[in-house]
Amino acid sequence: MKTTSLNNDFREISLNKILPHLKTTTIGRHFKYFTTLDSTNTYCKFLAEKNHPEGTIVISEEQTKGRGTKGRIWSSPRGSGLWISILLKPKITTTDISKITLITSCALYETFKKLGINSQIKWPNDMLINNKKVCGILTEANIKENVVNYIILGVGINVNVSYDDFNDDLKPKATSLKIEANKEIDRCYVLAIFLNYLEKFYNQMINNSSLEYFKIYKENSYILNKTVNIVKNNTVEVVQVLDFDLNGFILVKDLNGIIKKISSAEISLRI
Ligand code: BT5
Repeated sequence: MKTTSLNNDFREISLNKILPHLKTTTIGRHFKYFTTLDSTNTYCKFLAEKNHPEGTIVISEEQTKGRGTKGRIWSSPRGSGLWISILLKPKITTTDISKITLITSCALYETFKKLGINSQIKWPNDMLINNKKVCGILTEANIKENVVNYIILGVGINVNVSYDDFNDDLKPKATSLKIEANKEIDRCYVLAIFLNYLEKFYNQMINNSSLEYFKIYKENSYILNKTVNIVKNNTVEVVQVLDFDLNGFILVKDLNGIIKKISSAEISLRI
């Protein structure tokens, strides 16, 4: 593992370029920057076990073993994306863990909107632009005796990833902010704006002070009121998505008219 100091090159992540935009008090205030890591989530977990403070962010220019959910691979080419993990220590119960993914989606939605890019939130953990995946979220919780000890919030954003950087499997279904905006985007600005929104919605969630994020989530959902395939234990079921609840569960109606609640932990989703 190799660390470098931050520098001022336009194309690299530079603290000098992040700080002027960063308005947070906790999230992103402890910053660990690497040129290469296996996975930022894995390294962030290592820091969590050493009791690093809440809000610590790990960022790497590339990941050699970037992870998605269920052991899937997350493609993380060098110098073009934001591959980050954030250490959170919310006082929440295990049923609230998926709220972290929910507020993160909203923070990403607002960040892209500020860049003039319209996106959609695909439950449970994807962000789409023009039906293609631009971003994935990997929320991993450390639980002791049914209490959340800490959460590693992993976020991969294809900022300046080019079409040619995607492998043949990803080419038809992945995109980047650069591809969609047709110009190079400042990763430092994107990061700071994302962290600002994340802290805002995180505080709303922790303090129960507002449901602004929930409104954003529903208004910009890719699956709400749609008919989708849900995949559970290798069987596919066709359902209509009726609603979300505050914990990030979906309420669906199956072909027999039976209404049920489903958590993201239980299923995969195909549109
Ligand atoms: C996710 O999983 O979408 C969560 C991805 C989280 C990545 C971040 S990067 C920083 C942190 N450190 C890590 O090691 N991980 C986190 P899932 O929903 O399971 O989607 C995985 C699928 O997305 C793959 O099987 C591919 O089909 C697709 N995929 C892989 N890389 C992609 C990319 N760069 N852009 C778009 N789609 C991608």
